[in-house]
Amino acid sequence: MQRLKRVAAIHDISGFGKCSLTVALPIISAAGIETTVLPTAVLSTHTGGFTGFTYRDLTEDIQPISDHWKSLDIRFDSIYTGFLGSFEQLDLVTKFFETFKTDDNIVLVDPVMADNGELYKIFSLEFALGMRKLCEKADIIVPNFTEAALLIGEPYNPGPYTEQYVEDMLKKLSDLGPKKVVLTGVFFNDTELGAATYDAVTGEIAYSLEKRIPGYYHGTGDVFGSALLAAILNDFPLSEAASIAVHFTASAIQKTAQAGTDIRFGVNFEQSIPEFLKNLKLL
Ligand code: PXL
Repeated sequence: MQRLKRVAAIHDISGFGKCSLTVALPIISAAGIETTVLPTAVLSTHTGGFTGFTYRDLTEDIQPISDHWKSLDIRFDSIYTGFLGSFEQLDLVTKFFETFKTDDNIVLVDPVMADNGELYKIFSLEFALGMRKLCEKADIIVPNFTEAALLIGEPYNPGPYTEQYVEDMLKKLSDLGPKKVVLTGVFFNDTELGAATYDAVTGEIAYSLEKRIPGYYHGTGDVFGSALLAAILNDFPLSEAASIAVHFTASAIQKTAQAGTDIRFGVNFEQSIPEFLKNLKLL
């Protein structure tokens, strides 16, 4: 039996409304990867569409947790970051990378800060510049088109897109530093939606598209990012990992839409896990 691979997942934990750690932990663990969590904040719900949520900031705990792990000589096959609440957290996570990055491990940054042409209410344009700096240190980034536009300093394009536009975006994002870029929310018409991948080393560009389900469902970026990383750590090439993650996310959205669940409550990824594991060839 080989040793388990291990991820450090650095996100908030929003108790209700499946996203960030309540998504990353079950999905990555189910895929046979040990998931170490560094919670950056504890919220009662995510911030997308709920009012009156609680927010306990854990910035002060990040460095002591990192120091303790270092003292135990804990190593990670991947560091996965998502929602980060402040400039200070961006700095602390940069330090975490400096401490735990090796030649072989994979730093995946999901620059969670915006969607549908708008920054999330709690973030400023300056924060987007800070997130760009963090992305420069990543091996893989997973922005949507709004985040991508902020990262490369271009106006947001709501789509539909052309291959030329998507490929230009992928290359500009990779020029920031990451050798691999996965752009989410790609669509060329009203019927399909998915992701595009770019590997700057091989030059390969690939698309994974599935039937589009109308509506904006919360937490899907985290479901996608977690499934993508799980597939990469199970040794799938980037383009195949993206196809598996797009399919998993689309099937979770479909179940949620069929049940008529409130779009703020997150998607039913739980019941798509068996099929996900089959696609990962783990079942
Ligand atoms: O899914 C992204 C996310 C994560 N964490 C919190 C959020 C959001 C998106 O709104 O509010 C707290």
